[in-house]
Amino acid sequence: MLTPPPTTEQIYPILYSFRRCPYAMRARLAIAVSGLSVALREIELSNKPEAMLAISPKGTVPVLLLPIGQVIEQSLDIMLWALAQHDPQDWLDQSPEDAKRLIEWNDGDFKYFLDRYKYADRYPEQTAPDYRQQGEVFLAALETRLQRTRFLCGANFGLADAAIAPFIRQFAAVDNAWFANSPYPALQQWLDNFLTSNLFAAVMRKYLPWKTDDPLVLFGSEAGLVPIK
Ligand SMILES: N[C@@H](CCC(=O)N[C@@H](CS)C(=O)NCC(=O)O)C(=O)O
Repeated sequence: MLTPPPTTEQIYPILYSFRRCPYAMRARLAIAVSGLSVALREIELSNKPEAMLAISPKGTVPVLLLPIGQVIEQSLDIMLWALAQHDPQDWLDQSPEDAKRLIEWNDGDFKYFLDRYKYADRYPEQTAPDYRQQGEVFLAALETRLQRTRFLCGANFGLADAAIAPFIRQFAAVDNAWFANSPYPALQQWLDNFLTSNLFAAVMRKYLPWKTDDPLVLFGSEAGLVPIK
């Protein structure tokens, strides 16, 4: 008897992703740099696929389904999963405690004020400049670091840079003119280097939302994403 050919799920990890989500961006950055390949399923937040909710009812992206059936539902865990297998640019070569603390600050307090700054009309208790000022506490801390070292946790771009840059991008984009004139020159340069990198361009390619039975869309080395510093 002939064995049926393996399905996508049996060959490739499946990444549910949303292009503009900063958490999904950090996951895609780590996968792209690691040289792995995954099956990409672009989603719409307003119309999440049943297949994604079935494996991860919390309904946030990114979500990674491994061929062995394990589900990784947190962006940082997806980064660490990819880099643990292959870390050609030594992204993990920085103090794990230092990187973890900074990422926690980003995902906690900073994200809180970023959301309020970005959608100030939905949070009328304070004004956009008030929220921005509270978010700036984090920007100032990053600026101090970047005045000392080229990247957030040392001389090389690493886990913390990739995990945090997509969020600073959002903060800057709320009012680009303000950011360009803000007292954070090292941070501006760091963000500009990131936004103009080949790696960022590679993870920001556009895909149509995935539908059941769509052909496989590969993301990563087998899709021709060659990580370049
Ligand atoms: N802690 C999660 C957060 C992920 C998250 O909040 N993603 C947003 C998109 S940026 C989301 O999927 N939100 C669900 C929704 O808006 O329905 C992680 O690190 O992966």
